[in-house]
Amino acid sequence: IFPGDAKAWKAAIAKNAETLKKDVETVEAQISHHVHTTLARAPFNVDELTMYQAAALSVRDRLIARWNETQTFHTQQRVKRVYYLSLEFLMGRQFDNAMLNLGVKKPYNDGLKQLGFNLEDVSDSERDMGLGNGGLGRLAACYLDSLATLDIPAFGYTLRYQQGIFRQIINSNGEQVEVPDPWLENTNPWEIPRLDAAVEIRLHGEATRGDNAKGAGTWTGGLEVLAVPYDIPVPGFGTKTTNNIRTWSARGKVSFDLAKFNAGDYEAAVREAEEAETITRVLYPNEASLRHATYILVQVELTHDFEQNFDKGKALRLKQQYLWVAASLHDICRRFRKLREPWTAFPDYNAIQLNDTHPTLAIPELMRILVDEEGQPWDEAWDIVRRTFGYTNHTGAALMTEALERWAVPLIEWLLPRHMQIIYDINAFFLEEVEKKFPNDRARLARMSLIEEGYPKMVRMAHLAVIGSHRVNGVAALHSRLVKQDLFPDFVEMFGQDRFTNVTNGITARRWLYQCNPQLAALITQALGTEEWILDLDKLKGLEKYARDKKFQKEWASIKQANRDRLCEYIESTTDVKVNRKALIDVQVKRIHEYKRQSLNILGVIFRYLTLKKLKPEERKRVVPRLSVFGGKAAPGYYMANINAVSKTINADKDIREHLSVVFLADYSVSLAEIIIPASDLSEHISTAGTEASGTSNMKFALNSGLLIGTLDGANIEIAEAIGDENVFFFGNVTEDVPRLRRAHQAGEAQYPPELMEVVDAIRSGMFGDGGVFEPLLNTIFGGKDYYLISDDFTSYLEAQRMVDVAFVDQSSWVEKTIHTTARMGRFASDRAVMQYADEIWNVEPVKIPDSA
Ligand code: F55
Repeated sequence: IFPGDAKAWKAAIAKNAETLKKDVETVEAQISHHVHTTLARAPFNVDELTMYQAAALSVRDRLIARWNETQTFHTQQRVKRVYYLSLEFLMGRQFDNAMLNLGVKKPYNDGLKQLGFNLEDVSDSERDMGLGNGGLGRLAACYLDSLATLDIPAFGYTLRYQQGIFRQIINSNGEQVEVPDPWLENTNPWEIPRLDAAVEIRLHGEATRGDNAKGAGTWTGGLEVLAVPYDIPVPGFGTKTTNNIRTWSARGKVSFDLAKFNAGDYEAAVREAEEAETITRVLYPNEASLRHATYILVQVELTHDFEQNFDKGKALRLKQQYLWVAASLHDICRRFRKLREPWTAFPDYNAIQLNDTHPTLAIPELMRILVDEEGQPWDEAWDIVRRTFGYTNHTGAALMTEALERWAVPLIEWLLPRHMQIIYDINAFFLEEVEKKFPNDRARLARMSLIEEGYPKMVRMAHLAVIGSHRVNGVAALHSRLVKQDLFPDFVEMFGQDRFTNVTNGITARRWLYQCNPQLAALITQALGTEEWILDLDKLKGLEKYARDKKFQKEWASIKQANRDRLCEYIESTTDVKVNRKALIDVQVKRIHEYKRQSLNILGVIFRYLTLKKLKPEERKRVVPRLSVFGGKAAPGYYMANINAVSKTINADKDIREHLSVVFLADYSVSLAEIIIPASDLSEHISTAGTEASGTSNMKFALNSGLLIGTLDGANIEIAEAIGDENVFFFGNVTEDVPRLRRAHQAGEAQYPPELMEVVDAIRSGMFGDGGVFEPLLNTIFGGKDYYLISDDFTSYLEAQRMVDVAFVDQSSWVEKTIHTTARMGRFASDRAVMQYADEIWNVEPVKIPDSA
């Protein structure tokens, strides 16, 4: 098996294994190796960024060694693999996480100190890998951590965007300004380019159908572009398994057209390459920017038959989806062919999970590969497809069907002509089945069709994902019920209940406790006498017996205070707000969205301010002081200046400052979350009932001993079940009430509570500036509809906040609640969620990588 001299190889490998030792000297040697060789620096010329890069590269060496052993073993053992297709992986920083998972943080800390550097400062040079918008992308990152930790063979597949989620700046008017995020600028030490494994991807061209309805078709011509993989190793915690995230980067096939250059047309010589590279230039900042795709700058004219007047921003998104899906399936099929198994065995080796509908083109693409390229009969191909795919829905279901992804038929025909034929054929055969089961029901056929009639016709990607998968799941118990009831009731009747299931989201305790809250983690380990909780989060239950223990409460509370201090320092160093270190820290950090109702929170803050103003100074002292923290990115162009208008007035009020302050922290990100979450006393999860599919930050706050204020929505409900509803501040109307309340607003019969009117009067009086920044908000509430039911939930929200104040005064009982909260969060581990996917959807087993591998 060795080319050349086997003895020489073995000696070289043994010698190299030295580099993997975990002692301080080895770590120092490895770092200095990268400083001197890879980065070509002399010791006197090393700054923190260089040190970070050298240290990161040395950690990467360790990851690659394990990665190689893992991949080789998985291939040799012919294991079944999970492929998690997600257009977003919101990884955050890798350095600290990798050191912890590899168990080398101590020698790195000591080694860096010897070399004259502080580990935390060095770590701060790392840029977040912001390849995602929010919950959906962060969930994918947590699941990859759990898959590796649980020894499940898995790949993540995504795109390598040159620009991740935009950087957010707040201008002097309090408005969001979006700035590009060139995260690859300093090069990315965590990725390994695999130029050898590039894949050719066809776009446009001509398609033919086979000679019978289910026969093989063809697809030729058009434009070919390259998808180049860059691999990011994902280590498990305390295990050898190191999985992979393969990120695809688009390239021109010939980066430079010499003939055109010689003919003097310099621009044409590079145009095609530029056009290809545009495909992976930027992450879409959410679905709103797809509807009015002005944010996405298409620097290059789309040249291929661009007669039809498509929105360029939308066409680019479809290209992203296809390039990603086609490259990934090409990769998966190449790996499968090496096994020399019949195609009918494909689902025995491959489970592909669709993270929302974004990768749904994988379904017609696999049909195309099987039928057109591999000559499989249509019906067998369809059976293979269905047994391979699972689909996870992340859309808040209550009346949000309009949020489901649709693509115009002419756009698909133009970019992917063969796929459009295949989708039509899948639809025809599917509707035949529906007709057989429910004869003479034309309305049902129209509802269930993959094609929505209209001008233009649209492909309903969610319907395609449902019929092309063997399992469809929602992400929290309530949400999964709504997925069946509101989104796909016809499909439940057609396929039965069993195709639809729930897997409640989870989070990784490695990043979201062990890493971001080291002091609390240490106290937990000390109390439990073991670190086992990191791998088995249910073990936190063992903390319950200390919940009333005064000494333990004191230590617990002092860690919260230390985390509060750290956040306050961050606030004071990044804003001009001075904060009261004893204030209750009340946090709402998440994407800014109407349905998440940051507006309810800010209106509540105004009410608190008005109430404080009415009190005498000595009465104010008896009210629990508060620090309200907001953070989150909005869709580009979305108004949100009202939060900053409120904070400006309140923070400038000398009488109130000590009792209430309000900050908006710019540029919320994974690494900022790691500072904010451990410091929170109370966090807000206050979406209109039925709109938040799950929420996952609720889990992170609770795990870090923060209490929740929230609606009966998403995973809030299950969290309360687990930790006891006496430990959650619930308020507001329930999902079942929403349609009736909305109708009342529509009919002009809604009542507006006096507290809300008081707040509105204050705004209109100019207390928070000219009031213009509030107009859009007031308009959504009073302009007729109040679609998100701010007015209906306002009074009970204020009441819940009063209960918070009362509870916080009794510190001992508050701390007891927070200990119970952390202790009972075990079931929200992503390890539990991933095991459930493995057992109920993927049918895969853990594979331990032996030490000898
Ligand atoms: C991103 C791009 C598009 Cl085109 C559409 C949606 C998104 C996105 O980021 N969605 C998202 O984050 N959804 C969230 O998924 C979480 C994980 O399941 C849920 O917890 C959360 O409720 C849901 O909003």
